[in-house]
Amino acid sequence: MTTFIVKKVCAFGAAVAVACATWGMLSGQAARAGEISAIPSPMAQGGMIMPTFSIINADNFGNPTTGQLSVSFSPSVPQMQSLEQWSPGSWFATGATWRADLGSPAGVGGTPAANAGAGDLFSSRYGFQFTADGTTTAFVPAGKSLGIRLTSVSSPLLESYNYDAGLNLWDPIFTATSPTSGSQVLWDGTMWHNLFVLPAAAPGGTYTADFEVFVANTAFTSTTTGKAQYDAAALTATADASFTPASVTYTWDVAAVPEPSTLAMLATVAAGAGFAGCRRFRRRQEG
Ligand SMILES: [Cu+2]
Repeated sequence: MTTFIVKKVCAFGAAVAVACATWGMLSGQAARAGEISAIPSPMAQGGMIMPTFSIINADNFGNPTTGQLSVSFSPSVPQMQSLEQWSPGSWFATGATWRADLGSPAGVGGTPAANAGAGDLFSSRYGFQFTADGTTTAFVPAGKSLGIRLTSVSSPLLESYNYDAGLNLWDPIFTATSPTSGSQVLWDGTMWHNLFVLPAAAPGGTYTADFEVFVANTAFTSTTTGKAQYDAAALTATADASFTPASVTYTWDVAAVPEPSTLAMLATVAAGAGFAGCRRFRRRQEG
């Protein structure tokens, strides 16, 4: 809220916009303003939240033919926020494929309109993780892989992407909840933080997605899409019925947009603080 006000107060020039971003940092914002070429990491968003899956009750821990997926998970509710909220005044580099979805809104102070996008809300704090020790928990059976299936979502607005800054990868995944039409991926079992995204104007409240993790009858073969595979083979992969799947629910919170009257009141309170911050910065620059 304060950040929004500060930008209004300081729309006088680039130097002042930087000053305001600096002021945002000093007041507790995690990231620096400027052009950025990678999405703020889960750590920059408040830390990773990782359900850890394993195969228990297996008949053979080295190469099981039966068993049960189990999940260990300490639920927490991350916020979905826009880049402008994670890193005030920042914008994504023009070449970033995710810019169109996640970039700061055009016209906001310090953000070149040419580099701006729609400013969707996002979180990548959740990460899928698998562990096996070959003694009490089993390895993934030879020739098979792990699958993750989206079984339901609380809102059709919720989207997910497979993201990799190094590969400039931004691919929609879990695009439907019916098997065979985009609802599942094969997963290589290493820690995987996919992005969850909501439109900039998504209503405030709680959003959830339910997933099932299973042993798939097909091997993981992708060499171009990182830790997830979502080609035709992956989308039509079947679950091995000899392994009981595990399920997990992810929950996010979206802050409600304040009523206009509340905004006006907050503006009055916050404008003084924001303006003082700008003046302090200018003095430092000039002195
Ligand atoms: Cu992680």
